[in-house]
Amino acid sequence: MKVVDLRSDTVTHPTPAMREAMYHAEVGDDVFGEDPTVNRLERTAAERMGKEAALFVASGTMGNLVSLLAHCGRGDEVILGDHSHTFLFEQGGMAALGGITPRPNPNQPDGTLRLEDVVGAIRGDDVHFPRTRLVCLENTHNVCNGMPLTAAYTAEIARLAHAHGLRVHLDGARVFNAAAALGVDVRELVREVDSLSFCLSKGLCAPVGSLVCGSAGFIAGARRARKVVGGGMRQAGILAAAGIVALEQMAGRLAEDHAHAKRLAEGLAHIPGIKVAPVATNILYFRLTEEVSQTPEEVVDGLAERGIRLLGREGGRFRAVTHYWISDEDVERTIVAMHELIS
Ligand code: TLP
Repeated sequence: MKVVDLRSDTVTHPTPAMREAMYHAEVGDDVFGEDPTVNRLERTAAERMGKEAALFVASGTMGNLVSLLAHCGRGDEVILGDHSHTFLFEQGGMAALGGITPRPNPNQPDGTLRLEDVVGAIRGDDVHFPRTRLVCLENTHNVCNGMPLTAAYTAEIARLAHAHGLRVHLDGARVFNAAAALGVDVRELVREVDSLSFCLSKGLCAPVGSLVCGSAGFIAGARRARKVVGGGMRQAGILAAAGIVALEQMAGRLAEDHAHAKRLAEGLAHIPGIKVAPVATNILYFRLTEEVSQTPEEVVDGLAERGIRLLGREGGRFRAVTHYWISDEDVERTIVAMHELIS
């Protein structure tokens, strides 16, 4: 029986085309700047995002960390969402490793930060205060129902930040999902930010890696930061080769995953006892209502027995994430299994 793995889009295996490209990849020592495949991936990513330069890193977490280390010094402060991945799920790396203070602002249900909150969080010039240096956004917003942030909103935040001498970093782990959902070129969504990171290893199916993009000067700083956190890789062209395939073949097909998430939402919404959150991309959250006798753990276990895996999160919230390896049939199987389980 095929296991339908909806826990995350990080579970995606590389495609046959990626394995083929990895096998044939030309490689060199990337710390010397001599891996032709890494260099090609970095040029391709920079070009795709409309930025001067890019840097290949091991993960989304590393991409955000080296970006923050490049933008900020010790004692600086970063304004970011209280539901953002960087604040919640990256071990407070900015503080632990960079001496940078996070200043969480309430994320709205659509993943945005309110402009007035951001303005209110910017520190004045006072000997008691840290210096505000950066605003971070997340697109799509993982915890906020996978919602995409529009180009207009991002530009507005950037205008505000720049007017106050701040920079903007975007955690664009799933920014291609945002582009697909909004029907715009990804460049539009990142045009006004100073830096961004995006992941190859989520919906784009590459086995490993993220890219950080920004100005040439910023990327030089991020490259130094990557080295000090132990992220200097050698013959990484083996991995970059899969990343190039991810950009060329996978970034354009994400609407299919969004259609699957919508169909799953629709199917689950018809089951008494399930309350589905709004879905705009490939991330679907839902809850059980009080009439359901099973606990969330029992539901997760019952699904696992039927070959379906998804995440039960804190507060009785479930998350299902669609991706390349989830078919129409898998979606229907999940709906049927859930029906059997809780009715
Ligand atoms: N998210 C993972 C888990 O860590 C929760 C997931 O399954 O969704 N930014 C965002 C918005 C992310 O969702 C993630 C990973 C990261 C950064 C970190 O990426 P990695 O896992 O490559 O370090």
